[in-house]
Amino acid sequence: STNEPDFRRSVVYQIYPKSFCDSNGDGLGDLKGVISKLDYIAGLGVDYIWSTPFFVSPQHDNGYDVADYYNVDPAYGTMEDVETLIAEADKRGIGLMFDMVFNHVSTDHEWFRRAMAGDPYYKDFFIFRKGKPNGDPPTNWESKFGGSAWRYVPEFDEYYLHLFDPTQADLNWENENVRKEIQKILRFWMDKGVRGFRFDVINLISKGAFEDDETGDGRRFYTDGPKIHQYLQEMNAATFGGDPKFVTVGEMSSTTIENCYRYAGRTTGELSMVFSFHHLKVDFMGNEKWVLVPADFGKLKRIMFEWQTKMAEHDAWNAVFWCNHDQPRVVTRFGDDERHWKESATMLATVVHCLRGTPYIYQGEELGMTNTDFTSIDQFRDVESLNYYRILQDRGLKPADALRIVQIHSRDNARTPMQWDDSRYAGFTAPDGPGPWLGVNGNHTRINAAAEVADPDSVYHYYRRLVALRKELDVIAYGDIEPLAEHDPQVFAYRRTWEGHELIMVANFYGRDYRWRDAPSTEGFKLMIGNYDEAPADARTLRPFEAQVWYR
Ligand code: TEU
Repeated sequence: STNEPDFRRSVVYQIYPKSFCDSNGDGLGDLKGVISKLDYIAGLGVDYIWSTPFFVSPQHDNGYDVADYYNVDPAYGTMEDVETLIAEADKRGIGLMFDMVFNHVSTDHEWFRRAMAGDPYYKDFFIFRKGKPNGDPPTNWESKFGGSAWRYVPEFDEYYLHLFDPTQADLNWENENVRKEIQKILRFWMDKGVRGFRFDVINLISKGAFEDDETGDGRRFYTDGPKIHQYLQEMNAATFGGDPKFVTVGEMSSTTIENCYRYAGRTTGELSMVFSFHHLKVDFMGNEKWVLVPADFGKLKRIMFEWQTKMAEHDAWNAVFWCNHDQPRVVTRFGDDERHWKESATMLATVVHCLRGTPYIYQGEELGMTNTDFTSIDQFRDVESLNYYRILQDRGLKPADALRIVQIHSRDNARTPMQWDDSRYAGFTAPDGPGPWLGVNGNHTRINAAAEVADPDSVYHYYRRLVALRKELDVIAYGDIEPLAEHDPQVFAYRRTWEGHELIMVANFYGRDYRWRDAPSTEGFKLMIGNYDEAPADARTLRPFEAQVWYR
């Protein structure tokens, strides 16, 4: 082991600043709020903080619609706050990773405004196309947030492409001037001292043919597109590639593993690692998220093991995670947020934190925060949820059934305010102010940071111990991975090996006792961590949601 920053032994903590901590009582989280909680984050032992965007934005998609990449949105603070955040995090041994959204910009961005004013130089920053002779949009592609991906501009009698909201116009990466502007933005933030970037939907930037998709929503034409590797290599070489310690993670929407070997290969000159999402679609119907289907555990294991073993074979690196600001809370999704809340939250944490890859903890996950308790559509704020509530009813669902689906799948499940204590508004914002922008979960009286930091037996302290274990055992950071019990209906288990050492992670994924007949022998092993007070004798008898980590 060395003290050099090495993303293989690092853990990243993700912050969604709007929902993290509000320092001025206006109901919106801000950068000063983040700064005030740095000791709490450092207490977990993490190495990096990834913050989602706080740049100038009209906030139609909570900052993923950037209007100015060089300035901080006043709702979040000032440039001085950013500099303080970087410096104060650095004092605690934590590097900042900023979130770079370059597939699209806000239609409030100066580039788009100039394009709309008819300036040909800036018009070519975007993807404008003529409609079909019959008056239809250029292609039948669908926006990820519902509806057509094209918006008509009468002044030009043309459409522009928006894979997300109509206020998020896709950039034309074919244009070298666009790529140069992006490199400038990256260098600006690197000079401020950030130590990493997360790149939003970066595998969608290279658009292929603009053709109708007879079998799908259009994604096959722009996902992992024709010039994607060329663009990433160029960006890498022109900016962070010169610094071997700089860490980058690409968010890869509907990607293939073959492309990820290159995106995140050790020697391919693109990115450090990738987020892929196939394992988080096991409660979808194919790509359709807005349905209610039970999670398929067999599929979950197959997908996770495939990505674990094949990425290793190709010398490529995964980001490993259950949660982010777009996903429902994992303890509700794959665990049991009532009877076995603590056991299932800690079991799920153990499964991810002993994998080969860099673990990401999303704010509140370390407390076992659950999905929202919203009972009415008026309580939701996310543009995607509100769109689909309407679309589902257009498709014939009753309002109550549409609401049920939104409650289960909404991104707002991840975005309710961080639960700091048991007071009114959970310590997120002033108790006598206007209140938070999104409702606090009523269970903050039970599930909150103050209580869990004080309780050595809490979910929070379990996460802290898992983070420490990755630093203690090289086998976790560097070891090979071998799936165990691949066809077992109830157990998630794997073996890691490294320089004569061996680690076995065993998890009972369900709330029933289990007798695992084919359990590997743990004789001569030491139990490094487990989520039951009474230590297990071996891996054969598993209690509800029990997790065990054995080492020799
Ligand atoms: O998300 C990319 C993305 O495609 C999704 O996770 C999306 O939210 C989901 O598929 C919808 O069902 C990234 C950001 O993480 C997300 O917050 C942004 O809204 C999106 O890009 C657009 O910038």
